[in-house]
Amino acid sequence: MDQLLQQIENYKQEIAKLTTNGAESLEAYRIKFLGTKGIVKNLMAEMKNVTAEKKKEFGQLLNEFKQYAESKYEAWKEQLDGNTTASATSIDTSLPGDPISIGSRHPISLMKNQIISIYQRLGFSVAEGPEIEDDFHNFTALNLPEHHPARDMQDTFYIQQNPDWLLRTHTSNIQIREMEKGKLPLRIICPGRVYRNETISARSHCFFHQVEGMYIDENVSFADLKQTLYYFVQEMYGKDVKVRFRPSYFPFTEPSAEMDISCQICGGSGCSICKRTGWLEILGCGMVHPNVLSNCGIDPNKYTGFAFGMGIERPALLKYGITDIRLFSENDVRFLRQFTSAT
Ligand code: 2NL
Repeated sequence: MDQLLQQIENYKQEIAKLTTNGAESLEAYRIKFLGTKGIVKNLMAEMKNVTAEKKKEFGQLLNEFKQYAESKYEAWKEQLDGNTTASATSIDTSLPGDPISIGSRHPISLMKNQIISIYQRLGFSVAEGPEIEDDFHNFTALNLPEHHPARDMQDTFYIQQNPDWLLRTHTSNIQIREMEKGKLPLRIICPGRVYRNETISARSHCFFHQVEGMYIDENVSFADLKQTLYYFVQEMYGKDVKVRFRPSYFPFTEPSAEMDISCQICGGSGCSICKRTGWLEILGCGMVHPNVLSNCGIDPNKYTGFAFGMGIERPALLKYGITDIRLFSENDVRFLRQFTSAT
């Protein structure tokens, strides 16, 4: 037993004196001390020759020695590894760097930005507002009567916490809030996400995007409305585009109209996209109802204005040849990557 303890002490001193150079001497060290036929294993085999009362003491010392030999190995190895990665020759600075992927604009954003920039050239500025809105700013102020179907629980998402709150069904709430500020004339374009409680399909979704706009000043006329919207579609679809206005009804405008453009697919001769009519419906518009103006503290005898609203999804589907509206919100990179260089 004493002889074994002396042996361990000697090995310890041997290890302590070793100079830690080169990978080869490290491997030789590993084989000699830690290998399957190495010193540590041999000492362990001696265990069976130790008397029962000394077994515990020897076992403890041997364990300490084993840990010491292993820690020497780890430290040595770390020193060697560190040296190789730090050496200048192992880094090839001429290799190309990791590519930085910059992503791409979403097709809805591309379409929205294009619409906005046209109106900005006409002097409109962008306004935004909340997606969670109260009943007044989404419905009441817009002259939407109590019994109007849009107010139905089935058509709109209400917030359980407060029955007066809902997800806005159009971006008109932005215009109401801007009118309430009382700074006239007002010339704004209002993009944003809106919600309807609708069954999701290839053609409609429970959320979508809209751009509304309005111009309020003294002496704003229906002629101003027509020319502004005509300029817009000419910028958007080219000088050859034809327009027509059909009488319509919205509670918040009077008179109201829908504007069609000549079909961009067939040029007006009739195809499946325009259902053989040669025309595509693109937006709704009208003169702001006097009740809406007075609901927002604007004198309808002094001021008039026009307003319009259009969806973003439908023109984007047409422009990019997309056939399913759900693709816009599935976040499939195979879809999104296709717009890397689109405008
Ligand atoms: C459509 C029709 C429209 C408006 C939106 C509006 C807003 C205020 C007052 C008056 Cl605050 N009008 N917005 C007017 C006419 C039509 O949208 O088809 N949108 C997708």
